[in-house]
Amino acid sequence: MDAREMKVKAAQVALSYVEDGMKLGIGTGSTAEEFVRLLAEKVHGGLRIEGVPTSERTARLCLELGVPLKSLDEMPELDLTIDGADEVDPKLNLIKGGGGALLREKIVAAASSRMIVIADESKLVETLGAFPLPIEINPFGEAATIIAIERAASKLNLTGELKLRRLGDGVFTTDGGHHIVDASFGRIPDAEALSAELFSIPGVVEHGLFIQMASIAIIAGPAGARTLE
Ligand code: ABF
Repeated sequence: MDAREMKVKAAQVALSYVEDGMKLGIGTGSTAEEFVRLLAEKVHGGLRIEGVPTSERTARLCLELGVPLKSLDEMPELDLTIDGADEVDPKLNLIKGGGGALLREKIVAAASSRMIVIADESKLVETLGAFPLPIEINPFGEAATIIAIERAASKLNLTGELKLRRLGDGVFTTDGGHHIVDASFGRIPDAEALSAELFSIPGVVEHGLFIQMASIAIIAGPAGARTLE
């Protein structure tokens, strides 16, 4: 199985959790997009679901493929969110935000009774942090916010490069109009403590640590998919 086939496999298993009439949160990224493609086939076969997309990119794909969408304001309570991740640890804590959609992803997941994360096995880690942690910040005063993030992290003995994410010649801007700092702290032994430190900084809008939000992870490898709960 190549990388794409593993993503499709994880998405197929996730689809078996989707029931007729469900209100779904629909994730972002290449793995979530495989899920959207499979979901669209089921919808054309008669499955009735309504989805809330976690990004403009996902919304465009759903519209293109005929997956019915509503806004989170129209449908504020969801049954299930299915989304990808950049890292998954054995307790199902996640790093997300490599795709830049972490704020909407977290709002949608928090509005859902359950979250299932789908990933290939390269995303499974013992301890979060090899993947740089995306931190979404307000563009106002971002230099001050970056200094505050450095100071907050150093209280937990976390140091490393903080890079403002760029896109082409400009700064990457999220669907919410914010910027992202990618923080290469390395191993994050206490994700809860880092989360609390980051939220104490006014310019921090959200961060990519998803702590105890996923209830199931479907991890696909060359031999097939396994489910972690
Ligand atoms: C979203 O897409 C993210 O939160 C994560 O950053 C990324 C994973 O993308 P992929 O499935 O393409 O690896 O789920």
